[in-house]
Amino acid sequence: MNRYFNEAIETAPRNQLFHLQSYNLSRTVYHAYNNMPMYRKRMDEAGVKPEDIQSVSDLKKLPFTYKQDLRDNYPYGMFAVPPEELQRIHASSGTTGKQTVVGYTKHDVDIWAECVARALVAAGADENDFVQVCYGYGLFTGGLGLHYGAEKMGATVIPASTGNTARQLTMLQDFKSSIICCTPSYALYLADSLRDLGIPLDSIHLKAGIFGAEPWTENMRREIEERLHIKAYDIYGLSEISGPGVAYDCECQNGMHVNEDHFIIEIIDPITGEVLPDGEQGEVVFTCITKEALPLIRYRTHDIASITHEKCECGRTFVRMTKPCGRSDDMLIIRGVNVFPSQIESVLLSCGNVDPHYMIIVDRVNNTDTLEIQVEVSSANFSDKVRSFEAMAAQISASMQSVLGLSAKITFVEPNTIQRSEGKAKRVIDKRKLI
Ligand code: DLL
Repeated sequence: MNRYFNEAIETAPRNQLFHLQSYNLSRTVYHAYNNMPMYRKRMDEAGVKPEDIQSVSDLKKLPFTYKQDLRDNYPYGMFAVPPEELQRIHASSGTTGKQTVVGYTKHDVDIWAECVARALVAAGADENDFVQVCYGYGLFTGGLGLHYGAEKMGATVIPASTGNTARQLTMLQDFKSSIICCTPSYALYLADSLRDLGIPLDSIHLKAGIFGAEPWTENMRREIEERLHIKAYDIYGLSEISGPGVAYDCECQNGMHVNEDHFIIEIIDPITGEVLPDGEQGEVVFTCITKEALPLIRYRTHDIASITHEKCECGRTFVRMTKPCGRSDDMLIIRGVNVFPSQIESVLLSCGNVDPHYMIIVDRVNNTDTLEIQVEVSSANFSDKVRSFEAMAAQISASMQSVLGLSAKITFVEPNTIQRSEGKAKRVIDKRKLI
């Protein structure tokens, strides 16, 4: 069994990686300066010229990029290539209204697939494996990301997508899936369903799972491994940088290796922007150094993690990042879907007759995230009949589903019961305890 998809790169000496990264960083900076008006403007304002960036050590001279920049340039204003060179579009949540749109050339899709292929091989996959991809297909990068990666390394893909757990279980049994790709909470939900339906574990053939798209803990890893009798591997990524496969677990399961020939990682203090040393927790920042369509420079992910350059037993020389343990902004990940409280608010207010006093309550019941939105009814409406509340709840819930792609339980509460705040309003109660 191959341990690496691309041994020469994954185990390259650090000094070779440094030169490769420096060369590709310099090329990317020229490409961005010449083809992305926003970067030309930012760099001019900062007094940095492309020729000032000779090596990775010069990276900190460059300004940061934010999710807001993608929003300001919605949908295609940041793309560094003409439309005929684009092969694929994906999107993820923005803070309000519009989505964050990302684009890929053929070359970008190929590289992304290789990054995911490396993750699969590191998790022990080979050509004989049947990979059941239960991430969503569509604008979300999870489904197609894992799909292309599995095809690239020669496995057989079962493009199951999300939902219909009974069907997923039948496929696991009948199609003899040996690797499953889904969110870690869905893996636990599958384990519950197997137990509840009395399906014996030896009727499924899984050996490993590739789990990501939401935060999870070492305890969850152990629980998944014990309950499904598999090895559980983490995979990390975000659409803005490419999608899943920016970093991946190896057999040591002791930090995710960043695909450093394509992405440079920095950990910064989220307040001062200062770069932090190995071992210190801070905000993860990525620079794409081989992307053609959307080569983001020093992109602020808002994920909190730390990195280590210590040698890994697996032989890979790529730096490792810890599991992200939180975010420096208010983004929530509910059933794998990214949502900002501001999006929920704009949907609520667009439904009319609703005051801007609400509380978002997120919980995890039977390994599935739940979302409840408590909405305060205005005194004027309070005397209305129950029936009209039911109709209003149904309308809000339908709007949440269509705009955010998430179902929510809407509960009305009496006027003046949601706590008012003198400072920043507390809008979210997240009861989920990552076990
Ligand atoms: O979630 C890409 C992905 C798909 C990764 C499938 C892994 C598997 P976005 O929808 O853009 O992309 O969301 C990106 O999700 O900034 C993190 O906050 C979170 N996230 C992704 N992977 C992990 C992980 C995909 N392994 C955002 N652990 C990121 C913790 C994760 N958080």
